[in-house]
Amino acid sequence: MKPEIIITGKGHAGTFATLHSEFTAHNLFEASDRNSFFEKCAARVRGLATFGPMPIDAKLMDALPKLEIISNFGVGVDAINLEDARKRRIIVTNTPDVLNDCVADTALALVINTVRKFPQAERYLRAGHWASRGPYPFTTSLGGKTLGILGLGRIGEAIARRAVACGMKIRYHNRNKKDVPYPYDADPVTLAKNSDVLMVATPGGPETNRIIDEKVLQALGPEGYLVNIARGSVVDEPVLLRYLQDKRIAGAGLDVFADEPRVPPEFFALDNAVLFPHVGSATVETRKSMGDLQIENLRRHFAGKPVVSRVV
Ligand code: 8YV
Repeated sequence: MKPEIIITGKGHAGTFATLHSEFTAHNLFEASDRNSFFEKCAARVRGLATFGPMPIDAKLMDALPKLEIISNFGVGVDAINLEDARKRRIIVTNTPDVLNDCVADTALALVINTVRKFPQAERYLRAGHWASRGPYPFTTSLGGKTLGILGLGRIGEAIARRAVACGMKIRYHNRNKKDVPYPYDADPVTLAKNSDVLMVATPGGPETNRIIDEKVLQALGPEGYLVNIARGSVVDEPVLLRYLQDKRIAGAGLDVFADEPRVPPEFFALDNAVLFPHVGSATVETRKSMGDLQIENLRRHFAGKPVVSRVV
């Protein structure tokens, strides 16, 4: 008998196919009526394969009395209530490391594109302005500028290596100081004050909710740039929007938003923001590796072996 699982969202196609061949899988994201969906399978479901921002909370866990494991596609587990899982002795796994390089590439792309305004320059050419108005206005160099990394974890360190290759200086803030060759700032405001570009690379969740607030943006100042590849929840989005509109910071590069995929349309009008639709890890190779790890965690658990990447 194959173990029964629920798939919460539509992710990588290969992963989806393997989940369906190795397990008896039910697609929650296709259910038009959640109640009848749960009536049909809830009593037998032992695993959840989670994708995306759908909240996985006590209510959902209690609806699945046989639930043993939540295997997330992605390193960030902020959509899952870890305390609720811990209390119910439900294992939670994620997909760390396999996405570090891709997410760091995206982060560096946002730094370069935001500071050098390449997307805006390209729009200028496409609009025919080069011939009619002359060269695109000068921007500013990356070399010699300071990148302040808020959350120097595995992804943060991969970003730092790339930024060093561009001639940038690195500083960071974490809850705890690390054994790294970069100067440490005691809090996000000091880091922002000392940075030309502030990179948000922390996990999401209640501990980091809106830690990029008005004080931090004020400290970053009118010459400073904000880049966020972490979670939209880490930034006070309405305040950020106001700071961008009023040019109280120089610009922002954003891969993540508070209520994805809904982005406040006011952002679309900004010429000092570069906006990506959460593509940090979105390559064929990386998404396959993430799916393989998600499946391996389920496979091992149901074979009675320890999982590969356990969070709870
Ligand atoms: C993915 C991510 O976009 O790993 C994460 O935490 O945010 C991204 O890599 C996400 O997992 C897609 O569901």
